[in-house]
Amino acid sequence: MKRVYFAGSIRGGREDAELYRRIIDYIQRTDLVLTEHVGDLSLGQFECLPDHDKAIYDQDTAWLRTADIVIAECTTPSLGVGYELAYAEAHGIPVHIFYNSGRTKLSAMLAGDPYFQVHPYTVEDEIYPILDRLMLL
Ligand code: 6IA
Repeated sequence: MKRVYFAGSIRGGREDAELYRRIIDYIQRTDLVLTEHVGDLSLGQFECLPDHDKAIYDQDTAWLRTADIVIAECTTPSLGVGYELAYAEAHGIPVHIFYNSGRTKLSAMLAGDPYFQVHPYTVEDEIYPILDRLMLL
């Protein structure tokens, strides 16, 4: 069973939160998702608790360091996700980036980094067979 760090936008915007939820549910059928909250539909873009950001940073970077793989959905751009992907690269953790190529053009800082394995898709159904393959690696 892999320890999966799923990354998706929170303060960058929650328009894809339901997609994140479906991807997380799919991975959880076979593997452990450390960041289930990214797909929490009640988590709003501007939600924050006083003094909570340091705790979030500490927890998320600790989880990243123990992850076997990072799966990111990058259609909605997010500074936090970009940071997490660079952090994962610095720690040698494999990173797979999914994005809907009909809705966005991926940042050159991700598309141009050969470390990242990028999976553009046009319909959501294309994501799941790729996930099946990744979870077996
Ligand atoms: O810049 P963004 O907020 O869009 O960054 C999103 C990424 O940062 C996600 O992949 C998460 O792993 C991480 N992240 C950002 N905010 C949180 C968070 N907020 N909790 C956990 N991880 C986060 C909780 C807000 C809470 C006070 C209700």
